Amino acid sequence: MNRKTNIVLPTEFEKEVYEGLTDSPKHLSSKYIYDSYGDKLFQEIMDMPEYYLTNAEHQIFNSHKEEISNLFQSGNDKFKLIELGAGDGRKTKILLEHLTSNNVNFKYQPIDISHSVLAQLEASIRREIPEVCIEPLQGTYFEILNRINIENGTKKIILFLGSNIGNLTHELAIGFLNHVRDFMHDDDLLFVGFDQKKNPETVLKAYNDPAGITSDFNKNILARINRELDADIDLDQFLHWEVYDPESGTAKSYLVSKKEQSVTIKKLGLTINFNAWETIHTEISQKYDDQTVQWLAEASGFQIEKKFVDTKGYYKNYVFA
Ligand code: AVJ
Repeated sequence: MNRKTNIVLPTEFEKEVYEGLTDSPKHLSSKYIYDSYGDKLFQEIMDMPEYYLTNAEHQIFNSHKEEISNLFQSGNDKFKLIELGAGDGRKTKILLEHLTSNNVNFKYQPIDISHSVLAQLEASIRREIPEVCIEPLQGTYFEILNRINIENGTKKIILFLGSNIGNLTHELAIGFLNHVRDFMHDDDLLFVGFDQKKNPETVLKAYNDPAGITSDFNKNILARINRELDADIDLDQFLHWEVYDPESGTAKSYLVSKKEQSVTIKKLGLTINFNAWETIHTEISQKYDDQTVQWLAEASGFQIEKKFVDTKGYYKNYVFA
């Protein structure tokens, strides 16, 4: 008998959870931390004193808004400001305010995968800076870049802030940058935030706060498996563990099983066994130096036009052309 009913294709999330937890060593992708609860926890992380990245980039925008705005405008009477993974836009708003108060002709196009993040961002900009012409675009970066590239001609400034690039290995970062460059024309610019190598103690603290917000954030990937895939993972039986290698500049996040245990993920029909102290690798947050950024730029066909740094030298924004 030909039974065609009830064939449901697995989602990306389901596939990656299956593959990651049956692999050895185990791993899960940090992109799945960000559901609405994960988004909220990341906002809390940005407010923590230990998470220096947000303040540093904020400071760069504040002290260089004039120069950055001029760079964005140079030679053109209008441009599109496209932000990849806009989040709450708290740093971009500094620029938006500066540009509008100088009557610059531009359109702000924040791209995010999350509907709710975009809706909140749009509402807050309409409230705080109503003069801004904003067009939120929901989807993955390259889907949207593909779509908006059709309406051509206007100069594009692409923002990729917050050292979001640090979630990618160098190999993936080069692939990503190359792909972005495919969408760019001669005058277009890419403005990217790269968190810098610094005292390893400072880095570790940023990813291992005493209040445990980062731990909750990391564990949200397990909480999400519980919620969405009907699993029975006891979050208390996992430990958030951060390591930082000052040579490579790679901070790595793990969830470590505190005991021998098994968990059942009903929706995948899967039982996973953990040895005591077995790890799940969840995230990398890469730290950079100028040589490494120079190499990444060259390897993806870009030139570095300019860089901006905060007073502590913790963080840099680079202009790629
Ligand atoms: C949003 C990817 C830039 O890696 O610093 C914060 C995410 N992880 N604390 C980072 C994060 C743990 C963050 N990025």
